[in-house]
Amino acid sequence: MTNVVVIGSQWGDEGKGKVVDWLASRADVVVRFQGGHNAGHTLVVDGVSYKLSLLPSGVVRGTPSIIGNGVVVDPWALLREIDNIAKQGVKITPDVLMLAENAALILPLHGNLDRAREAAAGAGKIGTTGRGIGPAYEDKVGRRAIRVCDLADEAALGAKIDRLLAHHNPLLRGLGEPELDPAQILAELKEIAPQILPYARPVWRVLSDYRKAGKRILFEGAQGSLLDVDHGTYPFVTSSNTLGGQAAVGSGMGPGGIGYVLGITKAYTTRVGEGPFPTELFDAVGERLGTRGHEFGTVTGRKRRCGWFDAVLVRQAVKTGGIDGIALTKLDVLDGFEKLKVCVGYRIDGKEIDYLPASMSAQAKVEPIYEVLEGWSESTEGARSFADLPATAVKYVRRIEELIEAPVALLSTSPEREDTILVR
Ligand code: 2SA
Ligand code: MG
Repeated sequence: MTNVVVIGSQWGDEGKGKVVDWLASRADVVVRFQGGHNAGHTLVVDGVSYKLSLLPSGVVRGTPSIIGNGVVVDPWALLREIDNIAKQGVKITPDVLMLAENAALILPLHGNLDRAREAAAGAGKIGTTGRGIGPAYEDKVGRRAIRVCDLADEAALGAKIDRLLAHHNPLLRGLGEPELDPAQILAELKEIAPQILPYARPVWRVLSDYRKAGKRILFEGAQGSLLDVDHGTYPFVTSSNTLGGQAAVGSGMGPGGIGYVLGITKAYTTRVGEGPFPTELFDAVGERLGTRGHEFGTVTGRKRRCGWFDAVLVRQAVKTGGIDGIALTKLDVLDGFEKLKVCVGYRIDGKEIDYLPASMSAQAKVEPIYEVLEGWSESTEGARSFADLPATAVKYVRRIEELIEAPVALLSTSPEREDTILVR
């Protein structure tokens, strides 16, 4: 196995956690490279369900795991997650978990700002997870973030907080909100520093050593291609790059270290939060997909919007993300449908197009052009070989491959790790 990058090819929740868990058994280290505790990965291991947000999925099996510099880290959320998973019997130590010392922190002020903005936006809201992700990335790019390494530098930390508040306090003043007290933030960070710093490492160097030793590195993406801040449905996106290329920058390893990009792809489409969704269903079919697919947000419990498979979007994600092959998940949710629709193009202003345009108003306007495929009545849940699948299910899979211009490398037929078919 070469180094593999796992990313979502839709709007997230494609089932990355399970596939990463499956691949983690063949990897020497698992690396997160973007996002934060807005991610939600559900793993089912031997019938026990684990819900992870910030921790890389490798930790459940004790595979060394890295939170890379591209991740925004809420230190309190990290410690809570470490505590919670310890209650399920998984012990996290600095041998298992490494945290990039140059990763930017999410502070309580970021979460407050995120939620206040969403509340003020009314109908124009993004539908964020309210975890402070956007504001934290803004401060990082604005060169005023507090980073993991700053926790070790008490003498300089006060000045860094002053610099940060020189930006935030005038904003709060403008809103008529109370200003933040730098001494309080300093005290909170000092309190948490001894618990966080043992995990801090020059992760780029650790990865360089892994590479030199010929170890296998698995990169775990969060969210999905259409939530990418550049290539997604802007502004209804997250604030990080979610595509394959980000694995290199968000971990401190060169692009040559990326061997294969695996796009996790749900056999239909879901989205949580606001924004365009051309194949969204508002009828009983959409309800049925949501119920059978248990489509609720892992982090926020929000109900996910559901619709038919959109081959146009996934083909675009294949190109922008450099996806070499896909893992198709949740095919069994389509069991029992007489007919299945797949979006093969869009109509906009009387014209047919074969890609999602960049502008927000055009994205809101496109109408799907569907191809209708035969369904199957048999159950595909838990199938362990291609031969176990009904002929029309195989046809559905093959047609998807053609339309998205990428091969199906893996087929996942239930949340259990063993129910995975290696296609090629
Ligand atoms: P944010 O909080 O700034 O990243 O939100 C911006 C948009 O990105 C979407 N987003 C997600 N979409 C799907 N899954 C995500 N993770 C959780 C999960 C979400 C949950 O796996 O279930 O529990 O609700 C995720 N994280 C961010 C978000 O909906 C906004 O559209
Ligand atoms: Mg998720």
